[in-house]
Amino acid sequence: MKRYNIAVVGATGVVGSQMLDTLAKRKFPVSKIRPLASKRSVGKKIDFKGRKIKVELLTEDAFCGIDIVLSSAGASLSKRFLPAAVKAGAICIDNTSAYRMDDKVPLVVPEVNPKDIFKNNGIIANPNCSTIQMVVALKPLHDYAKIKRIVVSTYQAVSGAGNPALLQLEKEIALIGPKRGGRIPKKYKPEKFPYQIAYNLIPHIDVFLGNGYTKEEMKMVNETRKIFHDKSIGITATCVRVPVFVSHSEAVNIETRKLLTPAKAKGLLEKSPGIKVIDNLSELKYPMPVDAAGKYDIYVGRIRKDESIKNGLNLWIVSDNLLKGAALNAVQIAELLIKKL
Ligand code: NAP
Ligand code: 3JN
Repeated sequence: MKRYNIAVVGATGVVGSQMLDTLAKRKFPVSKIRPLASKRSVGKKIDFKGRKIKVELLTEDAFCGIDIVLSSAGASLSKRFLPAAVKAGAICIDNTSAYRMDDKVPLVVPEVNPKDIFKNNGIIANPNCSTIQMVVALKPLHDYAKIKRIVVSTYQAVSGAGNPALLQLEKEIALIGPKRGGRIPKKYKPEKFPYQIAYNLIPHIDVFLGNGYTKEEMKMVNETRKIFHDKSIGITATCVRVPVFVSHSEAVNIETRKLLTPAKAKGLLEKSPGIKVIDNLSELKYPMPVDAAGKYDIYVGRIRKDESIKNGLNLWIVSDNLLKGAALNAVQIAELLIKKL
């Protein structure tokens, strides 16, 4: 079996380390692995399949001999370094927003638009985590009943904002402890989020744009339309950071052109790849972030009719944001690619 030389850009980060772990767990045919990061990490050793491998500096020359790059160190670094990787002959799977809306770059979720992978010029973009879990769950419903409009509210785990965000939540929980009220001392300065996140919610992810939405909210709108190849879907999003370590949750309301009953939706979801339905109200079974953490599937529950309109449905969608929302989706793209390489 052919084996591939893989570079992981941002290998010491929350997403990069999940990429290495996912490559190993899924037995991706790796020949050589090259973990790349900043000068802060050069020489540190990371574990890959029980071997200790030295982290190298991310430079334009780091891609010599590399077949596939999995990139996750931020959009500006992807813009700066991926062209050099493509020039060196590598194919790049980019997990940042750098190229997602570029017309020449496919934006791919393997369960939704796998064929788009092959229309690439060396770079394939991985969507935002909140988009990925929503489009996987909505794809079978869209195919059957054609979605007219989506209203989504997200409940996003702190791990979506990287290691500094996880450290902030841990520090605040330790500082406040189990006290009722849960206010952080006034002199405390949060390091990652603008406010305390422990025992709190922050309705603000990524920067605010001129239209009153955040960039995270507009990513969900624009990326969903691109992945579905459907500019006509109305989409509105509210993205909220919650004090959960791993797994994003989403309350999603859809309006469809054709009637879609909850029973029909449940049947369609149950037979779709990558989805598990957990929806048994008498036994209090519904998806929750702690149960989805560490798992590959997307969990859907609370499937019910929106009684305020003719063709409306409500769903609750939960998924591990670091796996299907980031590392797993990227590795699945690589798995599809090597079938044709
Ligand atoms: P993180 O835990 O803060 O890790 C950041 C990684 O980038 C580390 O490996 C860091 O290396 C590396 N890095 C930072 N500055 C660098 C530089 N100047 N040169 C080389 N490497 C550098 O963040 P994360 O959560 O893993 O997220 C990283 C990026 O992934 C995000 O900025 C975002 O673009 C993308 N992301 C995508 C999704 C998604 O929805 N698909 C979700 C989360 C994140 P050091 O350890 O050496 O500093
Ligand atoms: O906050 C989250 O839950 C997901 C964050 C994703 C993210 C964080 C920093 C920069 C992204 C992304 O994937 O869109 C980016 C970015 O690449 O712009």
